[in-house]
Amino acid sequence: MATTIIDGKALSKTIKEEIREEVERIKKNGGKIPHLGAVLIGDNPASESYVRSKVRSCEKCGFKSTLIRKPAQITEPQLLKIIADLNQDDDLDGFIVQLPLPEHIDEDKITLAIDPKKDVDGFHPVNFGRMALGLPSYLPATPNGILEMLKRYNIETTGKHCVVVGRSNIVGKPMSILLSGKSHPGNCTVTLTHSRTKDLKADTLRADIIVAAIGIPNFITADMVKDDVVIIDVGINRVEDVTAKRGYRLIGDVDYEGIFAKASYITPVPGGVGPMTVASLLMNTLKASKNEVFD
Ligand code: BQF
Repeated sequence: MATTIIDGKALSKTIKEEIREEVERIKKNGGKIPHLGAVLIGDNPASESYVRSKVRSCEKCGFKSTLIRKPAQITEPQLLKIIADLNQDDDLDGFIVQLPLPEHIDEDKITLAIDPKKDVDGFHPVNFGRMALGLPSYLPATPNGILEMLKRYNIETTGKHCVVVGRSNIVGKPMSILLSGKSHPGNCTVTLTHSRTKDLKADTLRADIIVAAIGIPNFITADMVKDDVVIIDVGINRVEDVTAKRGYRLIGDVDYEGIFAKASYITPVPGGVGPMTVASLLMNTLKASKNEVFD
């Protein structure tokens, strides 16, 4: 069977248009305009580009956005004070603190300081716990974006064996919980694999669906997958490329060219999971403005 490329860029555009239409209806009815805050610390070029694309997406959807930029030398107490202020800001529906943070700042401490009601990244333990229990919550953006892709491409997940590669708190761990949940998409049998997995290939060869979130370029190769596998590539690795405008290009955790013909569905990098992560953040912000998750 021919391979279907899952076009995350086009899908995220569709979702953003749907959000924009809803925001226009809300505005006409005198409702609350969604407002996202973003805190950007330091000058990591990747973080800058992620935050820029989030702010631009807010504009496309008719959201308000507020960007707070601080130098890398900011102290942890100073950042905690900014978060305390954002927690208290009644116009702000939700906010994110762009990761990674500088070495001297404890990311867990920062995440814990965010009011769960405003935690549109879904990283606070309250949201993670609610997600794990199947209660209403802000779902972490990347796993939620992947679920949205599976749903909108009508990819069957019930009863399928899904192998998640990578156990991070923001992708692999929540993805394994969501895909194994009693939900649609969901109802998968999930194997969560990681760097200490003994025989990864034995696991991936049994997978109907592979979610690759390892952070190593071209890690999943054709010899590791069976025919008609569904490939979801979360990797965003910058590799040097002198012919590229910026001197680098993005490649995934999957050997795309090598696996393509074997896959039934595959996400490209760029233009696959990445844009869906941003769309997902906007969906959470809209939910926050409607108080859909809490109270
Ligand atoms: C694309 C992220 C690692 C660490 C922190 C579109 C994004 C990326 C790629 C994007 C990511 C990755 C984000 C593409 C947000 C996804 O066209 O392929 C959009 O903006 N992302 C982030 O905020 O923090 C990260 C990855």
